[in-house]
Amino acid sequence: MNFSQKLRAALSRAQSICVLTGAGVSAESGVPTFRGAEGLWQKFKPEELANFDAFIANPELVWEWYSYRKQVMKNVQPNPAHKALVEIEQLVRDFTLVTQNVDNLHARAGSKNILELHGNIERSYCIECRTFTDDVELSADHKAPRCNTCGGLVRPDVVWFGELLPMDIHQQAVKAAERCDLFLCIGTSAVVYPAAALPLTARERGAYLVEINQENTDLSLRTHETILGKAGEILPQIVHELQSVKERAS
Ligand code: BJW
Repeated sequence: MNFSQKLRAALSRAQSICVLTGAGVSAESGVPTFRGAEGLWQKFKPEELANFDAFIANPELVWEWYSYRKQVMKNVQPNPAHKALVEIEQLVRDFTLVTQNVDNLHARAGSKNILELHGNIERSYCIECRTFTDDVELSADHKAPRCNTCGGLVRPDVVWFGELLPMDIHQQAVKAAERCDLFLCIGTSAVVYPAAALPLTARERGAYLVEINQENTDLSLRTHETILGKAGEILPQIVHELQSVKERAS
């Protein structure tokens, strides 16, 4: 692929890169996205599954959904997009990977500086005493899991609609967006806030804003450029380009 002159220039001067990823980055691993024709929200209603009131009303149903997704996520592997982001991290001085994904695939691929805005499906915590646990499974009788310490209801450590994002992680993400000189927004529909504000913050602060997505999104009108295509095909080419410009510069 022939990248634009402007993107090549941005890659060659990039000292600080911030990346925001969404479900599209894991799609090529076999993890379903949320929106769109094949997305999870076509079959499951977010208002019944992805908010705290729904959990309290029917914890078994919500846990069934998360157990199913945990199983899917455990059985897939990082794809070339995850691996390319590991390489980009090694090529620049300051790199922050902000992800909305809860599937842990960035960490499994080997990325280091990851900020998980919406939590991690592999962790759970008790809503009463906030004791954290790993790898909670639904019991054979399909009852929602209970805390070993206090007997309270255990929930997945993910951020549902109407809930605050982990404040320190969100603040670090905002700072990374503010200081970067190149921002890559990859595989997200960019409709869920406050994550969707990060690319705009970066652009306002002078970063070159690039979107990589299979299709145009609401963000596309506000980027410097949108590269249409699969993250797993475009990102390895970005790594190649970054390696070439860094080699030429050294
Ligand atoms: C590919 C590809 C390939 C496919 N290659 N690309 C300001 C304005 C308006 C609303 C709000 C606002 N501030 C807050 C709100 C409310 C709400 C919100 O944003 N609502 C909008 C949807 C209208 N936000 C919140 O409630 C957040 N909390 C909050 O703001 O707290 C403050 C507050 C408190 C109280 C009241 C009000 C405010 C919390 C948001 C939590 C989101 N949680 C979820 C579930 C996580 C747990 C779980 O996984 O079950 O997070 S929802 C779901 O959406 C999930 C995702 O992380 C998130 C984003 O989805 P994503 O990743 O973008 O996926 P898709 O499917 O939408 O898009 C995939 C993209 O990939 C597509 O574009 C494809 O084309 C592309 N693609 N294959 C490249 N191979």
